[in-house]
Amino acid sequence: MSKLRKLGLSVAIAASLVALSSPSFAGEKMDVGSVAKQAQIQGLERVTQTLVAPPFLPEHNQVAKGGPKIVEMTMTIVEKEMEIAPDVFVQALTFEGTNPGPMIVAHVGDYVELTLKNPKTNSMVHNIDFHAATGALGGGGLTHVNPGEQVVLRFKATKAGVFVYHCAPGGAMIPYHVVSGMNGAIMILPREGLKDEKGNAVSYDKAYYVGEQDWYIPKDENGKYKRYGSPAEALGDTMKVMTGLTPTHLTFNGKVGALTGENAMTAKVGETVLFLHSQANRDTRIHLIGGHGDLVWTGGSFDDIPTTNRETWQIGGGEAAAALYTFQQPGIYVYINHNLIEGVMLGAAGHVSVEGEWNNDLMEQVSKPGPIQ
Ligand SMILES: [Cu+2]
Repeated sequence: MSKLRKLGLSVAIAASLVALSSPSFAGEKMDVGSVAKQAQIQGLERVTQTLVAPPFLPEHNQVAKGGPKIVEMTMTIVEKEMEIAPDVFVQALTFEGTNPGPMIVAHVGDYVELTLKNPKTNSMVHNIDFHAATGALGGGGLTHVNPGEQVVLRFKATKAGVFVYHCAPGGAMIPYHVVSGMNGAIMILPREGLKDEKGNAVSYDKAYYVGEQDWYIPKDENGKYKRYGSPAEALGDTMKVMTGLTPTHLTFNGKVGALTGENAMTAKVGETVLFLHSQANRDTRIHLIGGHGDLVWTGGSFDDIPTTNRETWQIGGGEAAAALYTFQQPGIYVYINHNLIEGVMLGAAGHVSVEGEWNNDLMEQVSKPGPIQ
């Protein structure tokens, strides 16, 4: 038996075990203490979070207002064909029709309550594993939904940081769904907001969410990328390319060029921008050409002291990270995976277009290029 199949089976077994024990998770066999707790949770204020397509974040407070809340949102699973580069198509599996799925934002102590819908027009079973959640495979064991079903999962946000979520239906379908686009991230802010390396409060003027995706697109005998009619049809060929571990494309936000040119992220000189970056499957390293990570929470935990003055920050597969930068010069910055083959040739790059006054003290072209004297 191959390692992959063994792994798949062990995960499937783990998932089925969780499914068997799920009634106690679901609250059907609660003791008196649990009932009291349940009543307490139900008494909390409910707020509905309207999710938005990346690179944008839903409306949120950086410093929590009031006590813990139930933050509720709905995500619909969308199976659809996406063009990830000119004339390159994938039978994508997505949360909310985008790659990555939408960023969710809550505060430590809040309860995140997700209604996950798998419309009957879809063809596959899906679920969601929140790396921010505790227990039941991150909720993966409690959220399998067939086409035509929905499920509601609530978890308590106990860990501050930015975390990946992804579909993990079992076995080899776990990596298949993840590399077909079914992943996103959630940011759990400390109630008092972010702090710098000295413990002073910091805030951002805007935030962007960049989801990096590795794609494994099969080619035909003439070397042309193949196009398929359904996720099931794409499965066999895609699995073969996947197990070679060499992506054919890497995208920031679902398409080569999704964040460049007219689609560039924007900022003004003096503005502080929080960049949130996730990679659900594969290691990456991010660099802002012409700028820095003033504060970087490598590993994504906001309880850690951020590192400073970073040139490049590592993000492991299955991880998200946060970087804060105050722009000081106008112009186009390239936000890139600094394996430059991956960034420049496979697609993992975006732009930040910054307006403002040029500062000659920081940099000046002392003389233009000309003949050697
Ligand atoms: Cu899925």
